[in-house]
Amino acid sequence: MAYLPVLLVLPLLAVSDSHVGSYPAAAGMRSDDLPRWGYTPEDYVAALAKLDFEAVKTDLTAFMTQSQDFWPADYGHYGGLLIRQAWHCAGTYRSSDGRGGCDGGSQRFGPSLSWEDNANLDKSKTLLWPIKEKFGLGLSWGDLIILAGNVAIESMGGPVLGFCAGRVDAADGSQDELLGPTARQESLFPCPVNGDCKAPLGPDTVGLIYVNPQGPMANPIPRLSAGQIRDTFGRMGMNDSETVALIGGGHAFGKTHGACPEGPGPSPQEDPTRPWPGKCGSGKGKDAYTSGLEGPWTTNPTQWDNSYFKHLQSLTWELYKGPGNKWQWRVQNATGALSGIMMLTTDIALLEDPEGSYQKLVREFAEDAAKLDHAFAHAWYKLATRDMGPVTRCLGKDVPPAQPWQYPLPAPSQPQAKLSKVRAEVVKMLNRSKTESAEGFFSAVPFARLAWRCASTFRATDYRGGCNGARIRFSPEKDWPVNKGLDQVLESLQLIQDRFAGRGLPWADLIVLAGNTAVEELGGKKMQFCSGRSDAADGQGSHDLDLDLQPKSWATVRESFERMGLSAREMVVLSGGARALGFAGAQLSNSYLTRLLGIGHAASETDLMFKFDPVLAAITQEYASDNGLFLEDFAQAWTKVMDADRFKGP
Ligand code: HEB
Repeated sequence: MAYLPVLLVLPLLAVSDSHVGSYPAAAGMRSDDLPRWGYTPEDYVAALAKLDFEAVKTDLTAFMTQSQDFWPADYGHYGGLLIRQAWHCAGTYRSSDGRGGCDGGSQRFGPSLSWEDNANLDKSKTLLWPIKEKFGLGLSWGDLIILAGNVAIESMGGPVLGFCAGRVDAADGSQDELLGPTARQESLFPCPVNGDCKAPLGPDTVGLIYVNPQGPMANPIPRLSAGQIRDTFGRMGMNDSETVALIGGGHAFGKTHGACPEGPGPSPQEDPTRPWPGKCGSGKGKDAYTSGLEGPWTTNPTQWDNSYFKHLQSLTWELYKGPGNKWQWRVQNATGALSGIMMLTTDIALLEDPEGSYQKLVREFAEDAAKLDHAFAHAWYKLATRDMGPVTRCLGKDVPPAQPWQYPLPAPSQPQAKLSKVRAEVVKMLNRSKTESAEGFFSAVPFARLAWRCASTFRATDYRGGCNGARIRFSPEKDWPVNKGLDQVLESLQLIQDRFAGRGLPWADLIVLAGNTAVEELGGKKMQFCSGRSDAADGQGSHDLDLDLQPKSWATVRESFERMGLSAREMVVLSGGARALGFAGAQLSNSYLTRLLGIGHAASETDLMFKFDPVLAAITQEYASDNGLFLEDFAQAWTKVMDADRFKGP
């Protein structure tokens, strides 16, 4: 399949600096220890604009069949290895909190480089370095890893939908800290039974990408494995058809590696100087050990076709222990070429789905190659691109049209309404609500709350959520318990919306503008406002954004701010402000933080961390002693949240 016609794409500023540096540095590292090359988005985007993608693809195509003694290519083609690398890089994505995915290129670092499932993916990076070196800054590792997967598929005759460039490399692997296995993942997202992990974790086994290839806890029971596949692929937002197309399409290529039972040797974390040497013979080529399973799925593993599905469905498969002493499946009474192929328990699982749906798809893909082409190309693009967020973040010349899972918004209309007029209306309304409220309180607070709730769904992890689209007007968002009562606030705004809607004022802009105005009226500084949002037609784009809406401990509070891309300072100033507004009198100031530091003041469990966590306490003390600084920083942090989802671009 050819690349689809290329729309869009100005190579400009899709990435704003609010989205980098949002993860803490790796434990024990100071930020000036980290590499600096290529990690500012501005430099990268400028270099990307000059990148010659055709030249990269030409070099990658040639690369595929130039086998190196250092790590020889199976069947003379690196395609299988590079597709597996891309899939493992992208496949860490989980829709629960948007973490994972290849943006950041963090597969180069710990912890994920040392995952059992990523064995020998250090070799593929060594092999690719000359290409990375040649094209430099404009070709991020994240983009290179995905593009190499695409070119591998195409060079073996497979279908590709397009390529979304724009992955900005991280300087270390800390963004994977919560994917595990790490102490922080253990404390925040524990997996009591490894092999049966639940969401928000992505895989069923920490350290694997999805499921154990031998079956649940290495028990070769295809029926049970099918359930695990549906569960884990579901956690990355894949439906049955996407799941089956990906597994069988991916396994059209390459082979598994497990020449003997001795294992791959130490991981990069255990021995950085000689990672995964392999303990069978020479440790490479026919002696390679990666997963401990051994053999190809098809008789032509460097050629795209649907024979995986044909074989799977028409042959009789029997369980045996391969040369790596692990459970795998072979063709019963096979002769000739068929005696060389194998299946994993997770492949046989597609024949034994208790729901019957995988079998049906296997049959369809076996009978209709074009159907597989279509399903695989779309599912692969989704897999590779899901963590990039809206299509406006995609750069380069091969970007396909917006896909449904990118939840595209209509183009913003030309604003004709004068913002100062809208603002004046909002002020009038706020004053009305002041006099009308029974207690005589100034109740601008709900308007600030609406804007905060609308914008704070934003996740820096996968650029989803945010107030753009104003999906808070629809289910499921409007029904979330944390949003209780906001329908009344929306109702009050309806009058203003009615007046200005015809003049290009979308709900999304109005909600933020009203929130800004409310904060100003409550004693905040003058807020920056950036217009140009647009309204979604439904609430689709926020159906799975509601993880941890009511954080239970300070660790989860911290995690939720981190997910939004906010620093510790921003967390303190915003929380302090929100609590101050909750007081009677409702003036924005550092008053809550000041009180919190006092001896004997009763605070909630989560607020106590501002007092007792050493770093947060230092920040709290700083704000408590300088209200001017507090108000200044509050305005900045507030604006950052309101504009977090404003991706510049077409
Ligand atoms: Fe795969 C390979 C498992 C899915 C693509 N895998 C493989 C192996 C294993 C697996 C075990 C071997 C490794 C070595 O080397 O040893 N998978 C698996 C599982 C799953 C999967 C369990 C889920 C169910 N794949 C998948 C997907 C894809 C893939 C989705 C894409 C799309 N793989 C792949 C490839 C390969 C593999 C391409 C080959 C590699 C080479 O050749 O090197």
